[in-house]
Amino acid sequence: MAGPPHQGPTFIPLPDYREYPPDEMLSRARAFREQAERRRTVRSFSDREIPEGVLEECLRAAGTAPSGANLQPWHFVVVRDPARKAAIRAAAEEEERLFYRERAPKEWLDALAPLGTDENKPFLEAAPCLIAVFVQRYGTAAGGARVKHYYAVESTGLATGILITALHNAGLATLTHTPSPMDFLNDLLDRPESERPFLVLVVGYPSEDAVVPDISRKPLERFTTEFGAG
Ligand code: IYR
Repeated sequence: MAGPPHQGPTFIPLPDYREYPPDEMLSRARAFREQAERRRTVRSFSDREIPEGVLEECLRAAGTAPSGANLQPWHFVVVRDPARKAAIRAAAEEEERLFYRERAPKEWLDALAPLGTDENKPFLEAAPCLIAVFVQRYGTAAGGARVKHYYAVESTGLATGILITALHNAGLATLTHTPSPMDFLNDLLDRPESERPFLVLVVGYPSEDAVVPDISRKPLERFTTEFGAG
């Protein structure tokens, strides 16, 4: 049976590409790298409010991520309401208690030991904002038919990476939190069955006494290989 006629692509000139001279390219790359290196995952947040408009700009940046067939299969729920944050904390801590006491194999707990994490998640209430990220496993067309999404998890990961980078660039700290399982987020945040929670991003200013684990990043040689010319 023939499907609906496919609309062909429309092309426009590349709207806003900027080329930089090589020395400027290198200084921009270095400046960005230095900035990226200053990011640390923080687990202790101040209750200071995030300045008006900042989150929205960072979310718009996240929405520029490349995605499978450009279907943009992500949804971000911004939670500032104290009652809803408290409900998320209570549900997350219940799952985490089971995780740390029963579900997690010793190998996993050993891997987490250097981070000093445990079942208590006070940051879920202390921070001014939580952003729950959902993957849309499939979309819904105007008539209600299911629209298949491609690489939905990968695409949402890319969008989330841009969001974290944008928030860091704006001077905000983040924590990527993944209570496991986290399907309680659908109920608490009124998201449909077609969406699966991806992670909770805790966002705010770090508390004045914030400390981070003394851990390091792999040097370039340990996470890259190269096939050079000739
Ligand atoms: N979800 C738990 C455990 C945890 C798992 C990983 I992988 C981490 O990098 C950090 C924590 C928690 O949030 O404590």
